[in-house]
Amino acid sequence: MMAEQRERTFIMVKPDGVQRGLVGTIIERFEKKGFKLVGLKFVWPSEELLQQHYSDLASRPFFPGLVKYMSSGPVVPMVWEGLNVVKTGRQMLGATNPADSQPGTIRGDLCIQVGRNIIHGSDSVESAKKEIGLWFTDKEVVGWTPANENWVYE
Ligand code: IDP
Ligand code: MG
Repeated sequence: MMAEQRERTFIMVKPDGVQRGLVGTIIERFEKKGFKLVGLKFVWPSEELLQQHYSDLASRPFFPGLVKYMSSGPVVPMVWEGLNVVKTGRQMLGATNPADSQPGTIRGDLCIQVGRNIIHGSDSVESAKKEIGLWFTDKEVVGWTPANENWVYE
């Protein structure tokens, strides 16, 4: 398999996505696209972990509210693998503010406000590496070969 097909991104169903019963719907979007699930867990994250996860946004006025929202219940952190999965994953999520997210995207179809936008996705290969390292140990990310691999990639 090409190295490019092993790119990884960090995707997380946020507490509102879990509470609203959208975990299966979100996983289905990535599965149906053809991306490979290589890590998944169900955790109630600490404020400390979220402060690290969103450290780039620490100076923003909405940061305290963001950390409170994100630590208000369980989340589903995942690692997905595939060709251009970081960029394509962001396109599948849609714009940060659901008011601007196109119909057909996850946020465009399933949520309304930026402070309840149901899903996180890494914005670059570099931040994906940081985020995967924050939420998963090496052993928790599992390499495997799906039976349909040669029908997803030529
Ligand atoms: P992203 O999730 O699309 O990468 P970021 O700018 O990295 O967007 O912001 C991280 C998260 O912070 C957003 O998904 C959203 O939950 C929250 N957020 C961003 N901007 C605002 C805002 O203006 N008000 C409230 N929450 C915000
Ligand atoms: Mg971001």
